[in-house]
Amino acid sequence: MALEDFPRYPLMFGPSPVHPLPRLSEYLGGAQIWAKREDCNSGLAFGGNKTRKLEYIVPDVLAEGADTLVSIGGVQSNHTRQVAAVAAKLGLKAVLVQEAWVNWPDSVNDRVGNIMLSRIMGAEVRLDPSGFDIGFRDSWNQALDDVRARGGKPYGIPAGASDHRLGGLGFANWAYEVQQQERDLGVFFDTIIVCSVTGSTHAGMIAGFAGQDRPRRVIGIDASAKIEPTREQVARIARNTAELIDLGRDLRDDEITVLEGWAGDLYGIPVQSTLDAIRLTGSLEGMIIDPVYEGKSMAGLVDLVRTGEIGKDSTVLYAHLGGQPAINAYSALFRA
Ligand code: 1AC
Repeated sequence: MALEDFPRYPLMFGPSPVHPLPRLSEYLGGAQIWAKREDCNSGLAFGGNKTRKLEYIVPDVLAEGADTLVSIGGVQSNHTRQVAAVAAKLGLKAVLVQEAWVNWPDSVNDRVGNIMLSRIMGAEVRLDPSGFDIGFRDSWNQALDDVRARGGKPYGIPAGASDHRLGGLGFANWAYEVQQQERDLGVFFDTIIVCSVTGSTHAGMIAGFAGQDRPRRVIGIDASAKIEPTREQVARIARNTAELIDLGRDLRDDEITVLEGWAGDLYGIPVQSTLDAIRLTGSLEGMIIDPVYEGKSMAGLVDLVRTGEIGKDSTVLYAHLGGQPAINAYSALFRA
């Protein structure tokens, strides 16, 4: 089945905005940097990359007649916040397992940002002490069972909407959206930079761009600090998505690049380069990025340009995935 034949439930305003970052480009002294903004792709609870993925999952939810979305993430999960928003929009319930993925000593960590928004939108939020893991969890199965036991009809959405048959489609479509925007703007992005954790954002892009004529680099920057499971998950989802959309060939290993070096030691814990990237992007462009995802992928972009790994003649598209509400749980880092 071709990508355009999959049912899609509109949740976004339309194509997400693409714009240049001229002051950042000038500061880096080479490479023209642009951003594509999933943080303003929708009016649903500040949008984000998962809203795009959910456009392809919602038709399946509706076809199954489910009445409750059940999902999982960290306490400051952007994903679960977007699931809560979509549930509210569709008139469904949401049960969210919020695990202790990040041992972050902010006293309002479990009260502000994403988790606060999910509560406002009426989701049932379950705090769980388990640590970071992108796999399937007993607590998630328990939540599904609990909904059934109450007489409800749950629909399970895994962490990041990633390890789901349809999880890669949203960003495969993003690749075609970029191609159309390039035509409209008269530009070609030879390099894409994207943050990778649960994998389907990056994987979907790989599958989508693989079907286009002009080759380009799609560089994932690991923010999981568990590089091997992340690489394995990106590769698996990219290949499954490529097959699902009838790419007609196998993806080559060299089309799947996840770089390590900017995650620090732990998921969700910023390091100096993360904080520098957040302040740099904020002060030069007024673009807010976060300590968990975009701060790390932007730190990677900055270093790759500085070291010449991304050439001065490159035109780079930075994927802003919409992780910024979590920044409220990191206020102690920005007191001055
Ligand atoms: C890790 C999937 C992820 C989230 O927000 O829960 N980005």
